[in-house]
Amino acid sequence: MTANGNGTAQVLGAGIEIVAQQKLQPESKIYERVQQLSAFFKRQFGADPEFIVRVPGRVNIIGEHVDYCGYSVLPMAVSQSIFLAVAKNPSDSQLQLRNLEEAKFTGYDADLKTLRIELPKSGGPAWYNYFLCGIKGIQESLGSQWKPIGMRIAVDGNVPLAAGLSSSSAMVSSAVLATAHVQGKKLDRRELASISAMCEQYIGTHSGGMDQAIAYLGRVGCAHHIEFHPKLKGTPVTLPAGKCFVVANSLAQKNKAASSDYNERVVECRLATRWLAKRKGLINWEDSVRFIDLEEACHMDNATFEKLIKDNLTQSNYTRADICKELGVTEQELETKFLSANTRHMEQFKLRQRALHVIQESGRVAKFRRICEELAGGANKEGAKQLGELMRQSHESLRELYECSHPDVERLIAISNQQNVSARVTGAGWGGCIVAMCDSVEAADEYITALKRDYYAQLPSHLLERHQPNNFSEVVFATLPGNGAELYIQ
Ligand code: NG1
Ligand code: MG
Repeated sequence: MTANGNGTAQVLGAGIEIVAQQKLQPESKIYERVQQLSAFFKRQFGADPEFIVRVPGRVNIIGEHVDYCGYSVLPMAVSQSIFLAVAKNPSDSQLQLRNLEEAKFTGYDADLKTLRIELPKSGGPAWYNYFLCGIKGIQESLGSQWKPIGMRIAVDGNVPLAAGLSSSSAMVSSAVLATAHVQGKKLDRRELASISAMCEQYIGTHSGGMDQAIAYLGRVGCAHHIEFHPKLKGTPVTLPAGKCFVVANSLAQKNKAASSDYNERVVECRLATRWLAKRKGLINWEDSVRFIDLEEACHMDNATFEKLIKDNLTQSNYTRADICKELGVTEQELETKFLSANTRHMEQFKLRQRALHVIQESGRVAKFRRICEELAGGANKEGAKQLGELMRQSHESLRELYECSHPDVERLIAISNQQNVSARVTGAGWGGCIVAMCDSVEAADEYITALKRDYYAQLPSHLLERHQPNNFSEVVFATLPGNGAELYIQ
């Protein structure tokens, strides 16, 4: 897209959508927040920012833990976002990074001539490491065209941290967008999404590309069906008229980068793919790491794939010895070739359960999209009920087969069930948020009231003190699909 005179966007040629420069309108909702951030920028650096970047968090409606296996997902961008106020520092190569929440997130300076991401051995990365990932992503993608141009940046984020709403990717993607703009690179949304997905791996998680894709491709009013194979593609999906989606944060935080749980699931999926590829007699079974590639190579549909898993992965648990025997590798080879730094310690592998979740969940995503399309076309009167059922099945599968729920999340789900509301854990899990689908705005109000009464009012006192004064509005809220990344000039 490109900006026309009044700041709205138009599509530029052969499907390439670029992030437009828009003029910031004083009457826009975000104006106040940008003013506050710009004032902070000026106090820090003694000048005004040159441009503003906004990148949203997301809520995934369905399709959990499938993106890194190549399967599609169905998220929407939320209004909670990361904002950056940015100015070039052309006279030198210094990066100066300041966070509006100074007490919590200490400022960080570095020389971009010698950019390095140093991760602590334990305890999870520092906030600015996510930012550095984004800079490094653009540096690598530009190769010899990269110039170490200094940047002064003030950051303000209100995406809840470690809650499954993708605060980390919003930060990485915002750094990618700001750096690309400073470097004078053309801002193609899909390319930026791919660079952002690739470079978030420098933080140490082997994530898929969902969060970064929706951060760029999100559009107000619709969710997106995001496909990764054979290439990144986003198709707007109209959610059923009248339905209202609610996000509720369990407040059990899960910093993925500080634990190995997420990477363990990725490793189990990759091992299960190799196991099945070998059984299918594929010569290149070792390189077969995503279920979707195996599905394609063997021309399988969802049902055939499920049968393959059930017939060939019959145990509920596999040991290292089982895997080595099946794949014909030594334990040392298993560690060096197939396990990664923070999964090298694994002793048990639940290949059957993980594979079944991924294949069944990918089927649910396809069904969910189809039903939304039928409903939008006026067909399938029972459709809305079926959507709710798919969300419930998704959650059950994440709890039972993928084992990524949390007791606090389960309490939220139990209250949702009592209220007759379909809900599921959203994002990586092990805590974080649930997403629920209510039949109307009024039903959503009632549901939120029930959650406040039965869950939030029962929180331990330190959490109550923090969230009660705002009537829990930051932790439980109805949400509408918002726009993806934006770049504003003052
Ligand atoms: P969250 O919930 O934002 O940590 C993670 C991954 C996604 C996806 C989901 C599970 C990152 C950056 N994001 O999201 O790619 O795999 O878990 O569906 O790791
Ligand atoms: Mg994340």
